[in-house]
Amino acid sequence: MKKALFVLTSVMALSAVTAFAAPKPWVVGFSQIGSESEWRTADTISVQNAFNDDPSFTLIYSDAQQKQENQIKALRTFIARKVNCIVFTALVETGYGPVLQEAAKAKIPVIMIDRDVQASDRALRLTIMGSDFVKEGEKAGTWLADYLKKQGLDDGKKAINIVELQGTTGSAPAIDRKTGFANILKQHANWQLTRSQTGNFTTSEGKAVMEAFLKADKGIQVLYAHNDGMALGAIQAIKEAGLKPGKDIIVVGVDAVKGAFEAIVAGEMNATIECSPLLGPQAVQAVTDLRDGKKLPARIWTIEGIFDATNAAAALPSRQY
Ligand code: GZL
Repeated sequence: MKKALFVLTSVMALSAVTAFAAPKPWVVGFSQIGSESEWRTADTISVQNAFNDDPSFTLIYSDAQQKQENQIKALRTFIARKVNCIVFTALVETGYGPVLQEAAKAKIPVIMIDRDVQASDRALRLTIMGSDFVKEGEKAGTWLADYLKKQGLDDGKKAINIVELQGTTGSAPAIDRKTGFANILKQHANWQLTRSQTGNFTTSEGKAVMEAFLKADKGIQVLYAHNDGMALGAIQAIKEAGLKPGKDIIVVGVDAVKGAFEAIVAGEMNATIECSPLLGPQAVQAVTDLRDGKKLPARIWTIEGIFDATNAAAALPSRQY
């Protein structure tokens, strides 16, 4: 009798404990594109730390090493493992339709961070969080117009010779930063975009392309680079060509990574348009809201600034990336 009573109370105690035990952690598959820039590294760390610091999540991380086929393989693995949610950055805008269909069929929600997929596939993902890349390109053009005017370098008639280092071909930031800058370029009839080529968001390729530009054209006055990594590579090429970056050639980048602040303070770069990689906390908040049954906004924006010789030195000590 005593034994039966003991067993009964133990079973009741156990079921009471399990009834109040923490729910199973949500498994989140995070497909990152690679480690091509300081920006990307900071973004990866921000997302990994944010999820790993929250015990109600288990993060599965995959690095596609800049290959779309690796990314699609990773997404299919997440689907096969029946993760609760997928978070991913699209290397380029096209090519994800079929795998997003498979995620939808498996009823696995997809949240985009940083780079989005093409418009025709956006119904297959819940939301995108990150920067407005068109606005970043426009900010770069507007900053340049103000700077040229303040320096007395643009009389509105004499040609201004501009070259552009584009990001990864087909990626949302490369497409949209080009569009945004072009929106400002067309407001200045004397501005001439004489060369524009991809440096694939890397410092080494940015340097190599700028070397070719400098060999072909002795009259370059402005470089607009779609990220600071390429701008820093180009600065090396400008110096090796015997010219002064920041003076002989105005250098404008995007991202606001630490290297750009240091170059601005050293007078070798003129401005960087902030594009924050610190998307981890916003990503955790979005997945938490999803788990709590809340509707996610179609777009979650990051707030950004512009840094140049007037504010870079003061901001540098507090920069997180
Ligand atoms: C922009 C991001 C870009 C950065 C680059 O949000 O996708 O990719 O501007 C990075 O530095 O390579």
